[in-house]
Amino acid sequence: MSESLDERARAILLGNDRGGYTVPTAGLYPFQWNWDSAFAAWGFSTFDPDRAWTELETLFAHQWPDGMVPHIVFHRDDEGYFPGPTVWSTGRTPATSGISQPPVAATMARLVLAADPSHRERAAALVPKLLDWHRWWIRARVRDGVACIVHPWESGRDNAFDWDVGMANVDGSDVGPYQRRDTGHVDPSMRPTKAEYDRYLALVQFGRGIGWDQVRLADEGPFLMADPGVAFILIRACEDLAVLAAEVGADPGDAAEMAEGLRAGLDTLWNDARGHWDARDLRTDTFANVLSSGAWLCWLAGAGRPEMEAHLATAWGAVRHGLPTMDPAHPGFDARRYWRGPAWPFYNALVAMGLRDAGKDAEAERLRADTAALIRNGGFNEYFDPVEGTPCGGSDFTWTAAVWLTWAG
Ligand code: 9WN
Repeated sequence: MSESLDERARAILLGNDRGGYTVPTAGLYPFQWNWDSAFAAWGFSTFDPDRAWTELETLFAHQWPDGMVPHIVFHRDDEGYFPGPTVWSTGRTPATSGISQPPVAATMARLVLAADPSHRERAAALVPKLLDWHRWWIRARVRDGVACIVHPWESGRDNAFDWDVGMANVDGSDVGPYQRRDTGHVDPSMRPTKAEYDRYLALVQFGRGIGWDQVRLADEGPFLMADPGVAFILIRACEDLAVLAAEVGADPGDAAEMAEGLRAGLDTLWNDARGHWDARDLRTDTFANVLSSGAWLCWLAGAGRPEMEAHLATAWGAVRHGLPTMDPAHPGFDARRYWRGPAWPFYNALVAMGLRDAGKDAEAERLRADTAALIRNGGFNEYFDPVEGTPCGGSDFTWTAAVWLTWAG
């Protein structure tokens, strides 16, 4: 059984390969996405390390001159996704979006190298690009000492409750008519709402209006929220980059110092009244006041606290299948609506990586076993209903296949 699932997972990666890059899934997501690609590389490293490096190299070939690595690279036209390149209108060739995504690439590059240490030179060539990207985060997104996002899509956790407080101040009433494509591929009740999409678009229109000046986006845009998920990922990525550089004899630059500086700023994300890590709206200086998926990544950055262990146990006790991306006790918890409740295999892999490094082997193993069972019973879907275990969203998903091969299977 397990063997045929391995074969199926490899077939999904190969089937989603468009020549040097993979799409997250055919149809719903027909371009190259930033953090999906990093996970794809990890998956490829289990059977084709050469192809794994190519995936990362293709992504970084589209890095902007200011260091940003965009969240989507539109290698070829495809009408199946909205908003496409003409809406973003960033002026890049090939076209890209104008925001970034969680910087997991350094962490994945380190794992890819570990799978086959003979590719030292390719890893070494990537180090300065990773450094540039991390410095871009510090310059263009770290505000008040902590990593922020200027668009919910930049968090990779689109419609998480975290963003509701900041999105309330974004005016989506004047974006004009548009045609969504996502709701033609998957059940609309599992997707973000129209009110959210109106605001997503308003934020894209703002970026376009200022010529995608990344510093102005953060300093003047209608939405700026400190994101625990990106904050933890970036700290971990800087640490992994310092180690990767040392392993391949490349200049680590200020990678370790960046990690240290970011760690010092983390305290502003601790919601003392509620006892958990929390997103914070920098425009109004208000916490989101929700225990959400970003907090589960604290262990990845060595920022676990006893309160978080207690929350983990409670959330786990409330659902049957893996880790929910939203506190199941919250009145808005929605087991099937994207980032407002469901369990995501790739995300579980990241959380488990942190738990394992924090010495929480039993919790990491439980998360692995839960994730494996979901995939075995339901397939390689994008995400799952954590209450019933039902597969949801897109099928034959690249990063689900990747984490099966590297971790869950
Ligand atoms: C917007 C591709 C991406 C993931 C994100 C996920 C979803 C896009 C969308 O799909 O976001 O970037 O259109 O919903 O939230 O994490 O990278 O799989």
